[in-house]
Amino acid sequence: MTANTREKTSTSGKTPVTLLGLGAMGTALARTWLAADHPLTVWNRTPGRAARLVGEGAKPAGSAAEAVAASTLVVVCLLDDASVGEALAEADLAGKDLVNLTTTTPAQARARAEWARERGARYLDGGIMAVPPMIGVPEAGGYVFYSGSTELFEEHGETLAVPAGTRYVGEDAGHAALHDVALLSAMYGMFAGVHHAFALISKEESIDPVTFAPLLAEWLSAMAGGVHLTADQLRSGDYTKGVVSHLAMQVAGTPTFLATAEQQGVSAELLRPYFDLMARRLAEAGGEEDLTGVVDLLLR
Ligand code: FVH
Repeated sequence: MTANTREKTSTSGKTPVTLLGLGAMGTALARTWLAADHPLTVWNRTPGRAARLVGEGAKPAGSAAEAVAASTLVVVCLLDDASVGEALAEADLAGKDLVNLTTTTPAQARARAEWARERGARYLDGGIMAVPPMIGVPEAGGYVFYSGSTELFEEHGETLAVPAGTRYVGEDAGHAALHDVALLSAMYGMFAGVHHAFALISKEESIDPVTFAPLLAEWLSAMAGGVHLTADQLRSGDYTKGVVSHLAMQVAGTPTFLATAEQQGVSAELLRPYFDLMARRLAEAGGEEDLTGVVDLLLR
């Protein structure tokens, strides 16, 4: 009988979980495991943050090492990779299943996986695609990318699915972080465009941002489908495939965008770097392509 099988015979029949880190995200995660009757041991660097969860049924541990000793499945949700190293420095990880939901770079995730392996633990890295209010609310659509040990993911998949949906993206421990950062980077690009658009209308008394917002949201939703064409072009290597609005036409339009920004008293500092890349690609590859060639310009 393995340690995990033994643990499943706890009174609730649910897998015990140890959770290190009770910040906004850790607390949200903790509540879902408590609500689902998983025995939960918690630890936080600042002990006061555990008090409410203890009132809700969590078991407090006096140290991170003590918390790790309490369960085979150890989930970590701390500020950054350095805090994970600090928190786990004195813990005995032999035989543990370590799931790290801390946001890191792919390289940090791979190094942490190796670090865990050297200490005798199986390792799964996670990238959370949700904010705390979405945790434990399936209809909110939040989920977690996981990568690393397939065995760990398969063994604890049910427990890991309690707070949010799960998407396993492969054995490479860095791939959850890479998916996470790639999606969030696209989000920041979208926010940049949104902020520029609101700046453009902000001085017009007769345009209410609240009335404008649904137009913006609908337009972004309509354009989002374009990622599939981009992916298809990248896979085929043919950036003219299925092109609707070719690069020459789009570059010809950029002075209108810059002039409009100027006329509205808005800095073009968010738009200009992208327009510069479009112009460079036009000069290098001609005008028949889609915007996809910009991807190649970004590769170093
Ligand atoms: N909150 C969010 O919207 C995002 C959603 C996507 C995923 N992120 C990532 O989740 C990690 C934790 O985020 P969080 O929201 O819980 O963050 P905080 O509320 O700031 O809590 C930070 C916890 O980390 C502890 N901590 C910090 N440094 C150390 C250290 N050196 N040793 C041990 N623990 C440390 C901190 O403890 P304390 O300040 O209460 O003592 C909190 O428990 C994060 O990677 C996000 O990027 C959240």
